[in-house]
Amino acid sequence: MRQSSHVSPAGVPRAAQARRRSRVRAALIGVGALAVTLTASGCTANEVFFLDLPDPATKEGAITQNLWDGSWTAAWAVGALTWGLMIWAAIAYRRRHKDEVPEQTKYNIPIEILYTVVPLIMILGLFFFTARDQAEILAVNNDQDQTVNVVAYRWNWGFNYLDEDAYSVGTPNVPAELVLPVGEKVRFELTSPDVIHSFWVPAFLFKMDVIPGKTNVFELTPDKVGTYPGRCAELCGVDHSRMLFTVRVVERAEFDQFIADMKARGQSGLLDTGMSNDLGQMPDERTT
Ligand SMILES: [Cu+2]
Repeated sequence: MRQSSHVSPAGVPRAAQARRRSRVRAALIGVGALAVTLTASGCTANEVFFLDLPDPATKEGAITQNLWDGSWTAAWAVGALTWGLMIWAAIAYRRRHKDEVPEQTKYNIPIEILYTVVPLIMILGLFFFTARDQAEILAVNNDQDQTVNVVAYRWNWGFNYLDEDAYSVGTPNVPAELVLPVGEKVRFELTSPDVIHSFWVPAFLFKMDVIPGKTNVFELTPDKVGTYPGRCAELCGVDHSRMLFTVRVVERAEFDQFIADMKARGQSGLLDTGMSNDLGQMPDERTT
């Protein structure tokens, strides 16, 4: 029997075969493009899927990292489910004939209740974990080993070491250096004599505003020896971008040497900015 020229030996129409082939080709190109984008960008999987926080250099940083990773995991799961359902619906219910109109539905009450309640549960979940972790990170227990009064001013930083009665100070040209002993809990008391700044050490996974007339307090325990960049995270004026500082987390002996060196240079007492008399809580004012 002679076969029609429009039908392949397997009995599948040629046009359908060609359509399937072009769809497979499009899918392969899509997967290839995604693979090239992910690998050629030089990003690690962590950077691509979790926007990669720095490795936390404080004990409390693990809490923030956990919240961040958990939020991204939940977001990706919801995203994958939503995209999957969208793509499935688009393919399964596509129009198959030119004159076909898909079934039209409206006012599906159970579905509407579902897509109101499910996002509400997700937002409440995010809120719960954020509030819980924030309360833990911001808890001030007054059981610190060190107290540092951070003075943010236009345009750099000063650090008053209240327990050692010494200070370091920077300028836009010679940025300040904050030296902390590793493994010791530090209470930071933030003050500003001029405008609002924000004390930010990316490696601490933490930042807090520095507000004139108000002393903002938090406590962290740096637990990794190293040198970390610090910044002002609040657009505070013309030289905001020059409000850089460095944090050096060192062993106790090196910290003692640093303080001795500062005192030898005459940096005893507390930094007098001439603009602020708010030095935060002094060591003898502690409640414990
Ligand atoms: Cu600033």
